[in-house]
Amino acid sequence: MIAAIASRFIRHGAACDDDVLARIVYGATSGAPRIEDGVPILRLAMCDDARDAFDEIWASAGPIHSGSFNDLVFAHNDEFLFCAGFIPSSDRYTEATRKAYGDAFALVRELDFPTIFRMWNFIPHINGANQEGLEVYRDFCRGRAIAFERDYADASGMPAATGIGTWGEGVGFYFLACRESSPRHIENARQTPAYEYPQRYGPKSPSFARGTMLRDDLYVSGTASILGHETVHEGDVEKQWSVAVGNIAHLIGADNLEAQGVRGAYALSDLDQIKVYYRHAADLPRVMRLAQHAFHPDANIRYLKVDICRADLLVEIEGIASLRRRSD
Ligand code: 3EB
Repeated sequence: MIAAIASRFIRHGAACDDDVLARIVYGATSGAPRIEDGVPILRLAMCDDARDAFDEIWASAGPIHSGSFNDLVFAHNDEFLFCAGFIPSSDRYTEATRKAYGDAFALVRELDFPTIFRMWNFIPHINGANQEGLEVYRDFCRGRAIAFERDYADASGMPAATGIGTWGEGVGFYFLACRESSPRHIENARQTPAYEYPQRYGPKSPSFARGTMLRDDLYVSGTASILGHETVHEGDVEKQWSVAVGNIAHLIGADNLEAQGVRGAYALSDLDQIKVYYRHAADLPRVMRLAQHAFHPDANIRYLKVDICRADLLVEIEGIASLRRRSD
């Protein structure tokens, strides 16, 4: 039997049926992940008003086993693994990040889910400075990159990811992995691969692909107004929106996929489970209008007011492109 994996957004705390691999609470508080009633739960402070909270549910059919490993919690069925972790706030993240990611890579090997296909990282004070004056995001990237080099070098390559701000204290992160080796990591001709960004953006480049294809789903990384490796349209949220959406349209389109030997072609109307991260509260009405125009009218979209990994970025967008809506 081949199980599918899918996410959905539900009202915070709403009950959900069987087959739940994990629940991520996008709410008002952050903390270390826990297993509650057999289900991993990670709470992330992403809304300043608890009334805006929602839960992201990951589900996949089949008997599910959950457990913990060092500071990580996980759940898996025969095909997919969910894992979450937490790094307490600190004035230096390199070592703790390397350790947490090293544990994660050891776990996927141990449980035999060697292919990671999507990761999310929520980083407090992301544009602040650490003890040595290095931006917190860059400090995090250094630890993550060392872990990838040391402990994931033989594996399938860096997956799609999001690295974004949070209001909480401590880095919360979660990821998905599978047993099959078929997921394909995708780059975007409009953007320098993040793992090849030049040194001016930090001592170690960010470790992620622009997207990862798993079966018929294309997981789209957090995508911003970056062309080549440079931020464009500093200070103009509307123009930044257009570049970010244009980057996604190109990433998921036929030309980009075909050039990388991947069959498939998606349009923005195929994107779902969309998160729009925006820096300034005042931009929300405009960003909502732009999103409602850009995506399918039935697409699930959530808006999160947080800082973004470069101080000059005003908006970042992620989602999952799939064929789901086409068969309706
Ligand atoms: C960028 O393109 C914008 O560090 O995991 C997007 C997606 C970004 C993931 C990460 C960072 C990350 O560089 C920032």
